[in-house]
Amino acid sequence: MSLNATPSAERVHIGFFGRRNAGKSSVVNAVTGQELAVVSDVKGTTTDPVSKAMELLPIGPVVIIDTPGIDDEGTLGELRVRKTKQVLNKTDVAILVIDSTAGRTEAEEELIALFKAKEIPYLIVYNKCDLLPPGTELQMEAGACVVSAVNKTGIQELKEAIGRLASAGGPETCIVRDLIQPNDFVVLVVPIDSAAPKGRLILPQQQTIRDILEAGAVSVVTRDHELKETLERLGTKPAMVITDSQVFGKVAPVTPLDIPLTSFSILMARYKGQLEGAVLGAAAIDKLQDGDTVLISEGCTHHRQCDDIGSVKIPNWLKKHTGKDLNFVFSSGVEFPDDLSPYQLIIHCGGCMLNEREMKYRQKCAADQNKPFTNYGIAIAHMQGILKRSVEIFPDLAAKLNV
Ligand SMILES: Nc1nc2c(ncn2[C@@H]2O[C@H](COP(=O)(O)OP(=O)(O)O)[C@@H](O)[C@H]2O)c(=O)[nH]1
Ligand SMILES: [Mg+2]
Repeated sequence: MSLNATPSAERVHIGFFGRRNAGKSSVVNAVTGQELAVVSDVKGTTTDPVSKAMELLPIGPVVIIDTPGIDDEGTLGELRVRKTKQVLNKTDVAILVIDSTAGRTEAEEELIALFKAKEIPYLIVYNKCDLLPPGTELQMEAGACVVSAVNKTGIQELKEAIGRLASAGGPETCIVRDLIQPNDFVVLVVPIDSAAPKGRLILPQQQTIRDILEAGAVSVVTRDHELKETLERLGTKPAMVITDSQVFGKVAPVTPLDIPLTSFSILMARYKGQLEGAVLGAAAIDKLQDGDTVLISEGCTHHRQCDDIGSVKIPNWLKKHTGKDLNFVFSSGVEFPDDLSPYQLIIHCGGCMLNEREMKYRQKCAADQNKPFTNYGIAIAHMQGILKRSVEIFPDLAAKLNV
């Protein structure tokens, strides 16, 4: 990822679905103007979902995802279909590509049912219109597009239609700017220890600073060691202290009680629509019994910092906090188990590499199976006894913790 790039989790994820040979890869290439995906008349050429982040006018920063055919057969085929469904969990806008010489079948009905079940806005595209005999009247749903990936007809209209669907999303959410005023000081506590990445700040920290700038407020960024002196020398009471969860224990005692204190994890959980579930889910930590199994799930496969927290620190803290003999199972990347029945609790990373839709999907899987679901930072705050203080900035939620 280049320095100037929009993080993948913030991009509109546009997935292309359909049967094998409908022309999905050809349409992807025509829409992006790039040879993103291999086109072939051999069925099943696209074996894995292919993703690419790009700027796509008139839509903006997007991730384009080409998928294998949904009608794939055999064992390998089933695996591809499973991958296709995994892609749906992060898809913000779905494009169903249909070969207009073949029309709609069971496979298309199945995909449309999936889009509806997952509440994904979708668009139907009839491709290969160049092959239709002149004057053919297509049986089409309202709003569908007719294109030829080969002749590039209808591609501009298709891009505009995708743009309309992509921008029809929910209200814009923010990280912290709705909680502060212009010119407020906000103190951010960022520990620089061996687990911190070299030479940079992590994504939630960057995004929070950006959001504070957006509010016209001022970020004062300090390490935990300098926090006490920073607060003394600031000369004015900051509107808020936002800390890395791992140093809650040091930060809470030196932050006067009349200064609101919260963490990056809590703000990011709210940003991804997860806060309430994760805060209430953390209570399950205290109900764990000997022999229980905790699933620790990581959104990415390469974050050294998260890895250390997830695989080492959290298991140790949980054992110490509960005094129970616990088992741990770890998952990472796109893999998230369908069956959560072996687990008494799921603790997920903050999901900075996953988009909001994917995080909500995982939380919903847990809710559907009656499993408590929380995240790293919120679990840590709970174990350090300061979760209540750190959600006081959200009075409705704080009230629910009191009952
Ligand atoms: N005539 C015509 N052929 C197309 C069109 N789009 C794709 N094809 C052909 O259909 C075959 C399958 O295309 P591909 O993009 O690989 O389909 P996918 O399996 O859905 O990704 C290839 O031989 C393409 O050249 C189109 O608009 N018109
Ligand atoms: Mg393909």
